[in-house]
Amino acid sequence: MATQDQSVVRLEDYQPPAYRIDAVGLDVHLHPAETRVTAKLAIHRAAATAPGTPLTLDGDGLQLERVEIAGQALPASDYAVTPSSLTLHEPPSTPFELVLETRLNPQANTALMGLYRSSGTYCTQCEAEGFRRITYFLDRPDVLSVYTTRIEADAAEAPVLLGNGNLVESGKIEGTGRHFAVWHDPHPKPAYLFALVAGNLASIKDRFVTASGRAVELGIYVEPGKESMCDWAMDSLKRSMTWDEQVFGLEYDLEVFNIVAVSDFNMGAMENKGLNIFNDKFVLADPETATDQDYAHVEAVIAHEYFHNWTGNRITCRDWFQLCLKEGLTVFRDQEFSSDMRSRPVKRIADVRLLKSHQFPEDAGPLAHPVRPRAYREINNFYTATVYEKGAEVVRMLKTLLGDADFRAGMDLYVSRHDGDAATIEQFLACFAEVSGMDLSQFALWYDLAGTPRIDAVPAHDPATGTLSLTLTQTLGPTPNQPDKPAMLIPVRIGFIGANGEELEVRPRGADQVRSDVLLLSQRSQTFTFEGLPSRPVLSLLRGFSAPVTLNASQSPADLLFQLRHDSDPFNRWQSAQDLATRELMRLYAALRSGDAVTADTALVAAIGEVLTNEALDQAFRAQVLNLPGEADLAREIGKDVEPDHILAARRLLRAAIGSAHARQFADLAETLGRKPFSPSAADAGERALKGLCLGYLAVSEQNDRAAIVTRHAREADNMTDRLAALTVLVHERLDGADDALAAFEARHAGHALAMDKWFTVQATSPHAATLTQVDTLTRHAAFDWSNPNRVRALIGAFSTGNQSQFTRADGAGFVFLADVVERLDQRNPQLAARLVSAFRSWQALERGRASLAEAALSRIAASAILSRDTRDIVERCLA
Ligand code: B3K
Ligand code: ZN
Repeated sequence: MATQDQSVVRLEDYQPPAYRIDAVGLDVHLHPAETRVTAKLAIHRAAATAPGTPLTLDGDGLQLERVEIAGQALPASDYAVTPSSLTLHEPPSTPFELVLETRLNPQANTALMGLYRSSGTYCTQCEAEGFRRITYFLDRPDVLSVYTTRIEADAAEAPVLLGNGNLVESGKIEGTGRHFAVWHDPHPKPAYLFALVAGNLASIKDRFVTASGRAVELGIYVEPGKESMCDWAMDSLKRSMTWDEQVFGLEYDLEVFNIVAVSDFNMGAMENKGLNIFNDKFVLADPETATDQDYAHVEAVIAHEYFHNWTGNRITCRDWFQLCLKEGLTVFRDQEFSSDMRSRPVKRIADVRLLKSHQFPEDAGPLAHPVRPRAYREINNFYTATVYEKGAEVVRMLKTLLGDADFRAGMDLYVSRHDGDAATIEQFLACFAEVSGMDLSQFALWYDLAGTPRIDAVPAHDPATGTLSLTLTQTLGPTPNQPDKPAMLIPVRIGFIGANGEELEVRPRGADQVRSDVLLLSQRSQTFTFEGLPSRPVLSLLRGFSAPVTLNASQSPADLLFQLRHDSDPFNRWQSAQDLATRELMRLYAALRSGDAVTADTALVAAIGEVLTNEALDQAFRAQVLNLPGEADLAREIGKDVEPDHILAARRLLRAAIGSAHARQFADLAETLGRKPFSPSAADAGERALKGLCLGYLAVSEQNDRAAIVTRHAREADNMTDRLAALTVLVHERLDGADDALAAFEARHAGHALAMDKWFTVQATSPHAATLTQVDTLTRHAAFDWSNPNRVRALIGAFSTGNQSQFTRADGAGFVFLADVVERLDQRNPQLAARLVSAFRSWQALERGRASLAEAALSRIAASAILSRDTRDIVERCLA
């Protein structure tokens, strides 16, 4: 009989906790190398637990100094302790107070989990399992406790002391140079939401009055000198607070809301109750150093973390398998927020681009997993595009199925019923089923099945009867551990376009198969019949990308061009351009790969020109259309035996054809667009995006003075978006002036780490054979720092995920380089190393030579004698 892997955690094994911890009193004496933490835990036995049942608390690398119950040191025979657990053999059967003292070394904590230091500031990261690096605890999301935290530190070293909840006391400790603050959070929460910060920080303050009239003090804390870069974040926070009241009726619930920006952070940000801690990249913004994309990201991440206050904090997850309960829902909420703040269609296009470029490949490779996974070895490896982005799509589909009013009613019920709970996906769905009367059991498969469903659409029009029948067939291929899959419920939004481009009002027969303009595909194959269509309409399928599927509709190029011109759904207008471009790029790729002479299709080149100059379309939208499918998108489309150099060449060929055909328009637009003083508004950002694309096309055109034009743009730019766009074009197209522009950028931004990250990324993503050597050289640049995740991601993450042709070089040197980096970083920061190694996830789709070189690099990592659980998990799944 096969033995089960003990280190695997399984959803089916979930058991409620045997003990509860009602209250936690922490006393943290901060010291760089010898921090002392005293935890007083008020524990009680759960009703279902037999008296005397042992209690095992989680720990991770802890050093225990003291253990007491009811003021008495516990005899050593009463407990067993290791760095990773503390077991009380026979705990009191009535409620008791357990006192634990642990000793920590924050400055030696390079994993950035638990309590660590970032540029001298003490900070914490506890999700998913970091609290156990601070004290022994029931470190699981279904144990909710009320926390009181006393923080004591050297007043000169750490003048600012922040904790969760409200400040209740603070003062000096006479004669010691130390001071303290006591924070109390009245809302019971799981340990992963605990946080503290102590350091020499500057702040900006503001105030928000909630809909019911309660005043909230808002603070954003940063390194001194960076306060002026926090205004956009504060503005975003206030807009988020207002939006959540207006759209979901959700108000903030403490007297204080603080945000702290730190420079060393493993991910984007963390929603700790009342004390969000951020990667400074998602807080700091000014026109000189942040791009429009950065502004949009700051706005979205500030909103996302704030929205977690309800979807995540007030209602948390029962176990980590339910992660999408908070993440998918909160991503959906932040996407909706950004749509309301900006252009809804453009936001939707950007989100779908991200989904297709990150989540689809994940779902198509060895790391595929359901939105709600059923097993994990390392939970940190499941903060994925599938849990987040596909999880958000599932919530979006729920809204599409129910309609706005029932969706909102379901959310209201979820919040009122589960406030204070650690909930499950089943409980979430039950609220929506209850308010709508819908049976959501088939819909629930979206949480359980990995892989991207494919829909084949076959229309048949009969002019004699004026009938159109549309057969939709769904296929969901096998993924790891899921060979055979049932049919899913897929909402397919649809429209019909008449011969003059007008929208036709047509509904199918059979009201149970349709909700408004949404077809409910619930069987493997289903035919929908539409009447009153004497002439053949052009079909617009999957409007707004109503489900995360790949659609195979085999439209004719003429129909796609017609859609590009006339579809009233802006998403599908964009999609039809992408489809046309994808087909053309696939054709060019195939020809180039077989060594045939080939030129770009002039009809497509002309259609792109039409969009470029169509003043009726907003500029951000035009920019999205001009932005051709990326190399990774094409690799996904090709599916297997992928040869990245020819993908690059095909893209370049088409871009050059477009650039040359419309060189004059590109040059003119580049001159006229984006001339006003900088504002981060969506409209101005769209204008700058279009301008950047114009420069890119100009650079690959036959225009003689193209290098001079782009160089001038780089030199004259008065904001980071324009400067970086021009620099990227110069470097990636290797135009004259590229080196000087790089040097000028470096000189200008030398002191600013986040701006220098862009300088690293531009070079790392340049699609040329010399790039790998340059990336290696840049690891020795003064501004590069192996211990800073942003720096590592800007250079090495950008190279391995943003430079397909060079990472997958035919000689395998890109793979070897990444394997070296992963081995170097693994012991220092396992989460960062595991993220980086995920760049291998599509290796099996590569042509044989490259695939075997990638496999060899992965196997070499797997063979390392010492490897973190994080990295080993990814590597072994990639190789399985
Ligand atoms: N909840 C955090 C992510 C924590 C990641 C832990 N490895 C940020 C967010 O999704 O809002
Ligand atoms: Zn989140």
